[in-house]
Amino acid sequence: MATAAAHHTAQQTGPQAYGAQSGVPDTACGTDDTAAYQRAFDAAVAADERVEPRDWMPDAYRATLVRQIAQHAHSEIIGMQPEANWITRAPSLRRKAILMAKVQDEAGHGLYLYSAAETLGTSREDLLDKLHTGRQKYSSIFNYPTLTWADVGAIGWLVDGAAITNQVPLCRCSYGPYARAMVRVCKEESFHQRQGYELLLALSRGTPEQHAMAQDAVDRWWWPSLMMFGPPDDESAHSAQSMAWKIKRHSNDELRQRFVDICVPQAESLGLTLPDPDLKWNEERGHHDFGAIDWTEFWEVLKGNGPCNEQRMTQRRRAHDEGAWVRESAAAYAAKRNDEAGAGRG
Ligand code: BYC
Repeated sequence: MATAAAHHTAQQTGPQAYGAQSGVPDTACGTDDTAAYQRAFDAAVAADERVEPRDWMPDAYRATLVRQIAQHAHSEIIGMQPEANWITRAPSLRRKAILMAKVQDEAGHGLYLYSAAETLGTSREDLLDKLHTGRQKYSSIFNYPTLTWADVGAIGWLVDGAAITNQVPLCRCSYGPYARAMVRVCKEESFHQRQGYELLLALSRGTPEQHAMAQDAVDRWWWPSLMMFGPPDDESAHSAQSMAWKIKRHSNDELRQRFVDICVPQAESLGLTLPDPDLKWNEERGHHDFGAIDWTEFWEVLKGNGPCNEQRMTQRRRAHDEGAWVRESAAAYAAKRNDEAGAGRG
């Protein structure tokens, strides 16, 4: 694994991958002319070229990417907890196998994303330390409990559905490693979304008790899923700059609206009701109107006061501590392999 220092050196001295196409001034290639680098970077972003790890980039662009990608990675691994809660109680072998595969996929997504963040000169150890000490966030959605089996379906349909709506545009993010990680993540999330939908459909068409359980899960997960897209545009601190940098391609409210419009007909097909009396088609806007989101609840969850914040963090720190021997063994094995390779060369 490369160190932060190595990345930093590579960033300063490496080739300008986007410069060749976007006319980076020759003088900028051999000098410390920040203004020229900045112009080349702006031109590359304007031309929809990808920024790669060794390219020059503004410090604030790098910091924003680390913040967002780290938060995204942390969400994937914390997101394993609410669903893993049901692995031992899945109602059939088939459901258990599907759920185990899904939870493992989330771990894989975390790995792609930590790797993408590392290309920006940070390390996985540092990012995990920031998560464990509360200096970096994870998605608000994972601070809600999974009370019944139907919650596994609601997470797949709504939470993974919201994640896909948010992440498909991230496949066109200006930062190459993040955009490429998103392509595979989105493919897997689509499968997750379908399994959630299919699970809810089975419950909805089952006994009256099963139908009621599916409805109750949708009632509890609907509003927190809408909050996943982040605060309203006029309260979104980072959106304007992230959109200018083409990290984000759409605003929080645009994606939230898209998600609502997708879910309404799907809920009808499921035979379930979305818990919002104000939800109705607006012919003029060509979109569904929907009720007010409780943003006080959202900010409280972000401050650590959601129903499961403490439980999630305690479990995460415990899993990290209990996994110390795996990290130590892997490092010892890598060192041994290195020594053997060195001896072979000598
Ligand atoms: N939760 O200026 P804004 C999954 C924070 S995992 C917590 O709009 P931005 C899955 C935001 O960080 C999917 N915090 O921010 C896994 C900022 O605070 P800081 C996770 C939130 O970055 C397992 C402040 O509020 N997806 O699908 O422009 C099983 C102001 O916000 C949230 C991603 O991470 C939130 N919901 O936009 C199943 C997608 N929203 O950092 C499923 C990648 C906002 O200044 N991330 N905040 O302290 C993004 O697309 C963007 O970061 C966001 C927020 C749209 C989330």
